[in-house]
Amino acid sequence: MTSCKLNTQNLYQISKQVAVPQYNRSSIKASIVHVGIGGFHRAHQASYIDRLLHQESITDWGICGVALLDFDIKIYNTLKEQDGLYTLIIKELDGSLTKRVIGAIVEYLFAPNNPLVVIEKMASPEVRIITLTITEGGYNYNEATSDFDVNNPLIKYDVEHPQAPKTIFGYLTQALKLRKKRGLLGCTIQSCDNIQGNGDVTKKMLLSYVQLAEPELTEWIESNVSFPNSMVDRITPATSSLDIANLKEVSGIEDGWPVVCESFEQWVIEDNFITGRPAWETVGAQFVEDVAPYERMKLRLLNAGHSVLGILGALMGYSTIDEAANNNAISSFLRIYMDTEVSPLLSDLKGVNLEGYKKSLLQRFGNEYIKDQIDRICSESSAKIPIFILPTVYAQLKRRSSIAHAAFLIAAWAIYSLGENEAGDNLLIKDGMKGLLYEKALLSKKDPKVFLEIASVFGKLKESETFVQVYTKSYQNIVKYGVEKSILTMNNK
Ligand code: CS2
Repeated sequence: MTSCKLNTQNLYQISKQVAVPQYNRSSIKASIVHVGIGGFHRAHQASYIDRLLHQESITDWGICGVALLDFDIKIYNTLKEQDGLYTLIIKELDGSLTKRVIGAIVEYLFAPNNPLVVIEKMASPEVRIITLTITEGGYNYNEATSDFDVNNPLIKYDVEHPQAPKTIFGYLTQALKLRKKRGLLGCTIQSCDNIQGNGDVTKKMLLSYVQLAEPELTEWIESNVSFPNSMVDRITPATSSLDIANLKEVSGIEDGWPVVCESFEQWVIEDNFITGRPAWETVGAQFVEDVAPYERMKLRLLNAGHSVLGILGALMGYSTIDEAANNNAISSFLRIYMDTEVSPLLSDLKGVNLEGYKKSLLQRFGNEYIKDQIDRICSESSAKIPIFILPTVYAQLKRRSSIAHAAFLIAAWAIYSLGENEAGDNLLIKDGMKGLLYEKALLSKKDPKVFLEIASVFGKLKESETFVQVYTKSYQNIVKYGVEKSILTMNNK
């Protein structure tokens, strides 16, 4: 089929193949600034906003997408070439596809080239919400101490270069300072990352930075800025070159960076928006008083489940999550982990069918059309494990209940960090702490508990005799029998 480039001018042509925005994008005000325009934001929040903008009379709540890191230049350039448009390719469980061109991102900025423009945009009166997907590692949060990492050189740099910051904290602080100076209203800063209490953490980290950089701003922020907590969910694998080629061939759309995702989506939000918010509930989001139980359920079942499938699957030589999820030994291991170590900690979750949730998770993980990359899931495990797995371990240790599966996973992670799978092939490890992980993993070959010495990840876990014992045994079992045989023995107990 003949194809054309995705941009505003070609929308009419494209509309003959797939759904395109039916609202007048040029009249939409970008009153949301979103930082981090990777796949997840574009599959999740931007898709909710796109549906919202289809409601007549809504001209607010368009998105100004900000690319914060040098590394984000490619996505910025793609969006610029495509007038902010991109295709969302939703893959159903049966493999059928739904495609929609999303028009919610009406402005886009590349921060490294133009920090002051980004600060001005965040400080402009029309902006009422700043949303973030900056990844778990982006919060500069020391999981073990719950404190802001003041020794991060980028933080020191930002304190010294307020007009050309590199971290989100430098940007937000300067923007809020301008808002205060100009007598403007405050705004809402909403994290959309996978962190328990993501709003509370954002507030705590920002105020810690403000203490270093602009202490006199603290009080104003406390009274004029709100930080709602939220739980976000939609599995969004990295887009493959095949997805791009198929879109061109089947639908005639030349899109430099379409986004692929599952059909499931969930967004549970605390209603705490100091300067107003979109009616997200009209397009499927849930507003609740206390998000914490929902976050806990999602982080400890879905995200933790991903880490289990990713790390065990990587060692066994799989490259996608569905392959690992469709291995019976791994899926039974995961199910037992969910039932015996996680579910007992979710008893305060009211009105959610936990059994149904777990079942649907296993189905979602097993979706062979999604082909979620194990490399994506295992990336930055040093930031993920402390959020997804360790809270379960601490709580279970406190209750004197089983930690067998979580400890097994940590042992597998120590072995994974050596950089080879069980067949001796290299693993692609992407982790900010890769060097240290490898160093400790090497020493762990002689004494497995050395891995637990990484205090910023494990805190004081190495002091728990119970944990160390179960972990060490698991480590030895994996070395001796391999992952599959070891988990089969555990599953049959
Ligand atoms: C994944 C998440 O990064 C990860 O390890 O678990 O990206 C997950 O796919 C999303 O949170 C799904 O909502």
